[in-house]
Amino acid sequence: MSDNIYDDVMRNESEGMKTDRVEMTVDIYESADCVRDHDFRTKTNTQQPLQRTGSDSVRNRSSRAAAVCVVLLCVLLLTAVIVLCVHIYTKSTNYTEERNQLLTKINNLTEERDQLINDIQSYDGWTYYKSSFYFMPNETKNWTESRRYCTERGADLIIINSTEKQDFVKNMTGSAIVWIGLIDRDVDGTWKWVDDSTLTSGFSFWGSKEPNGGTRENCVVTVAVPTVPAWGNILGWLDVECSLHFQLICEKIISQLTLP
Ligand SMILES: [Ca+2]
Ligand SMILES: [Ca+2]
Repeated sequence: MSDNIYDDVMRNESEGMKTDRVEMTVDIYESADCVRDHDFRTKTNTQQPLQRTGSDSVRNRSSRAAAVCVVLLCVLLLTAVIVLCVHIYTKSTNYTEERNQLLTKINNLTEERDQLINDIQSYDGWTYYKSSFYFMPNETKNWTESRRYCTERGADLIIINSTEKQDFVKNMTGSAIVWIGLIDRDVDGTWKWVDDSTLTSGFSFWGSKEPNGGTRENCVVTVAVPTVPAWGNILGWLDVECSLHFQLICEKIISQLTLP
């Protein structure tokens, strides 16, 4: 009997201890769940952000895709710039080489031309100046004969169409009075050069009070030095009678040259 009582007591105590252990175990798991929930909430704040994690992930992927696209575009752009630079550099180099070759050809042609001009000058006695040859024979003729003298030599009476050329003529003629290729025989007062071009009013070197000869004076001479007191020592161009005799200047434009 006593043994049974003892056994009962021990059984009851054991069951009580088991119950206590079960309760303690439940408490521990609950505490652990609380702690886990607390930690989880601490990291994710609430469960609601958990629901937003999906959209954030999509947004992040979109951002990364956009960044990749930007990088790719930058790479493409950089590649295009590099290709363009190489292309420009290559073209530039080619143009530079072509330009240098052309300059060399021009220099060679210029040397050949100068040599040719020297040969002609030394042979013929003509003076070269700015794409034309000039010749002033040491004899006098009327205007018509003077022009014929020039045309028979593949030239014509000089045309003066610039200040530089007028200065050149002054140096060439010295104190001589010379015919130039300007007349108004067809229409009095309408001055034309021998190439049929009309004298422009804004470009001429008429002497003082010239032209003044009307229909009587239709041909033109140029005077560089005041050596004609009878004409009032007028300098520049004067219209005079075409039948008078003066020296002349022939002009042979380089494009008119006919080489043997
Ligand atoms: Ca006249
Ligand atoms: Ca006159």
